Amino acid sequence: MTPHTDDCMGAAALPRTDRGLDRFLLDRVIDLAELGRFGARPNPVVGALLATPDGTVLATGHHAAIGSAHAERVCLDGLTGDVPPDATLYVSLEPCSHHGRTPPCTDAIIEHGVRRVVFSSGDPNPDTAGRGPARLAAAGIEVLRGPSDVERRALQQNAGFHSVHLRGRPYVTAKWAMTSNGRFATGDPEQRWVSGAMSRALVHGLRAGSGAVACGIGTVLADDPQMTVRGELADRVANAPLRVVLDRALRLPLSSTLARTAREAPVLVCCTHDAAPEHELALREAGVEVWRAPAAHEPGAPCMLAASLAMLADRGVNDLLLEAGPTLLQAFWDGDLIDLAIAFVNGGVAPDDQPGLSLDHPLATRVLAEPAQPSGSDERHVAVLHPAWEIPGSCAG
Ligand code: AOF
Ligand code: ZN
Repeated sequence: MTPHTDDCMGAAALPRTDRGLDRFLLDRVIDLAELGRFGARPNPVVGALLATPDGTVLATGHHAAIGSAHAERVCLDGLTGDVPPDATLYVSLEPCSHHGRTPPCTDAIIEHGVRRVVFSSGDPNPDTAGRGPARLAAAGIEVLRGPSDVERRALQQNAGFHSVHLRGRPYVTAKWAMTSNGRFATGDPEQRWVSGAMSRALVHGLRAGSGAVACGIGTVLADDPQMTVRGELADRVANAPLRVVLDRALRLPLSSTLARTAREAPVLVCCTHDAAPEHELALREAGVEVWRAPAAHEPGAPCMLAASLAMLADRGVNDLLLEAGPTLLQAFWDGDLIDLAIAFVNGGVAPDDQPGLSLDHPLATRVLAEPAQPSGSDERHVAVLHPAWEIPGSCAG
């Protein structure tokens, strides 16, 4: 995927609405969009509603699954009767004008006779960016974009989609659990988990919303994780997240849970171009996909992590959940590749010889500076390091 660098094209030039009702309903379409969270990827989540100027909502819709109708069509097709001439269509993303898997939303909007459209954020997809609003305006429809704070919320909601289009890499959320002295392991074989049951349930929600979940080979060798979505969300996820192992020397054991379950949920191992070839065939026979990063001979060529992220973006992974130990976390930090950091901190203290982050590491200080949310026996600290609206080329202007 070639990131596009134009300044958000046409949509950014449109005036913003200053009506309170518009702001309120733009926030509601952002809420509606969440209904597609586990089905729409790699498409963005999008919500739409049609309302009259007194705030009566006539129809709603959301984009439920890749290949299914876009939010605007679901909304307009669900309306009984005609669109009143004073009604406004609210959409959380600018209406598209291109033929993708589905026909252009602009056609549906014009055919239904909508006279006013207000949207929360622009669409960075170069197939359509800016063209939908321009087409609607050319058809005599009033088109406005939302206030900038609403736009920021909408951009963050689809951070991965914007990241892939604007930077050619997924939006990376790093999550880890640590004790109050920054250790990632308890050192106590009787008490394996650093995090409590409630934060582990939250992690399944994070996985369910991600196109891929990644860990390093160190974590595989130490913990033999499954990295699947379990619990009540498992049935709601349209495509199980790709399980990615960052494994430079291709050491993933055939006996690991990941390799043994590769036919149930996909596993992709990323290694360097010159990792030992013998093991590759056996892994492939077990159903594991092996990806070799291109040789980085050129000065400035992307490192294996950056190359792996670009490959994942090309494969339609918008959001990557990184469940790494301290070494890989440091490597992502060094590459400025962490966009959102989530630390689950429990009140315990583990021996200093356990792996972990120093509490004066900038990642720990950034996260711990954020207010704690209770997660059962843990505290959850969330730091947005790279908000979607600060991604260069973002339409937030
Ligand atoms: C909208 N409303 O609900 C969505 C939009 O292959 P398709 O036809 O599904 O097109 C996918 C692209 O359309 C996607 O990359 C994004 O640019 C836009 N998504 N647009 O007007 C929607 N889901
Ligand atoms: Zn559309």
